[in-house]
Amino acid sequence: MEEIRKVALITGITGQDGSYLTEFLLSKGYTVHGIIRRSSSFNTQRIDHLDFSPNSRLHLHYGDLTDSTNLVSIVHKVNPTEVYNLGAQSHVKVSFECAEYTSDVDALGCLRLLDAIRSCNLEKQVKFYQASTSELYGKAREIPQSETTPFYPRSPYAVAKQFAYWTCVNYREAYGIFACNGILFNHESPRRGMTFVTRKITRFVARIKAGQNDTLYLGNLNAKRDWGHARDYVEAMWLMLQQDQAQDFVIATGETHSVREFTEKAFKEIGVTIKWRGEDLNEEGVDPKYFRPTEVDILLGNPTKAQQILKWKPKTSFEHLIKEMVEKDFEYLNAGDKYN
Ligand code: NDP
Ligand code: GDR
Repeated sequence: MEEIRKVALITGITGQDGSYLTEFLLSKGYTVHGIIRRSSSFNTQRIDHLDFSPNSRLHLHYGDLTDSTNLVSIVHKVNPTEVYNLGAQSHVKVSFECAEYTSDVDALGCLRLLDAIRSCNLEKQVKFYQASTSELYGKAREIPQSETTPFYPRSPYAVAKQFAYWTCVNYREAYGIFACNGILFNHESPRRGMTFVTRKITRFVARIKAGQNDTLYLGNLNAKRDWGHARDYVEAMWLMLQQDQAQDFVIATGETHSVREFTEKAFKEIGVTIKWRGEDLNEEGVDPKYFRPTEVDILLGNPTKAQQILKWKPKTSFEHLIKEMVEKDFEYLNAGDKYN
């Protein structure tokens, strides 16, 4: 009997989700190809622990979502059965400062990759995952948000991701490509980028536990997010591509918590009751430089469709997520801050 080829191509393999997805797909027997960017310093810390020996099933290629020729050549060479487009300028606040670049990578990058698949005549073979986001809901028109909630993007990042979302839908309808949008709500982990609020907090808490004395400066403490664990969410990405029909899914926990609550719980992990110094501009503890020109106040996902069709459920509670992040950050600190 002919063995089914399982070859995945991942953009954004060096990111938080890329690293967990790679581990997951390797454990499922896939050959995994990842696109990495040339950088003047190492950018593969999250995947360096994986097996890159000559006989391994993991291969890296230099490339960039802004480079169509390169994408066509990688897709042609790899001949993938599944493509996960996770690469992005993924920081919402940064997108206000680098709006054009963010649009190029996050919006046109998706289009370029889909066109690369078509150029290689692989649109009937490849299953395509697009990393869509709860940021599409922005100024939320309803709470909780589901697959039918109208979008209202509130940042250049979200506007770019909306372009990518609709490009996926359009290529599915126009060319029959199996393309899915995973509308993922915030998901975190000890591998989360250090400028996102959860990791910024847990790293700070680890430093306090280690005896350092400092003040944590944050932005909007009242913003509410539906926070899950990245390890659970990458399984949902894969499940979407194992269905008979390409569809879009909300992936969320169905719980929402404020930045303030996250911070208080993280401090509680080390037995410290936090003392807030104030919330007004210029008062210690809140730094207006972290405010966004337009904020997303509340995100809360309704994952019913994913539960029913994908049989997916988050495995990690909010409390456990915080505990794991604080513990790992303390470990990293003691080991010389590996993810620094
Ligand atoms: P990260 O920021 O951790 O990783 C982003 C990845 O994209 C990195 O590997 C980065 O490479 C790569 N990348 C950046 N620019 C380019 C480019 N021009 N060409 C190719 N690759 C590029 O993000 P996450 O892992 O957290 O998120 C993965 C995806 O999911 C992103 O698209 C994000 O927007 C989306 N998303 C994330 C959510 C979350 O809560 N984490 C929720 C919903 C959606 P390098 O390492 O070199 O910087
Ligand atoms: P988000 O994540 O914008 O939701 O995007 P982030 O952790 O950056 O912000 C969450 C909320 O916290 C508030 N906040 C702060 N944010 C940061 N970064 N730093 C601070 O000091 C701070 N203080 C308060 C923010 O204003 C915001 O309301 C993430 C990214 O992973 C996107 O790529 C993804 O699409 C969405 O999640 C879902």
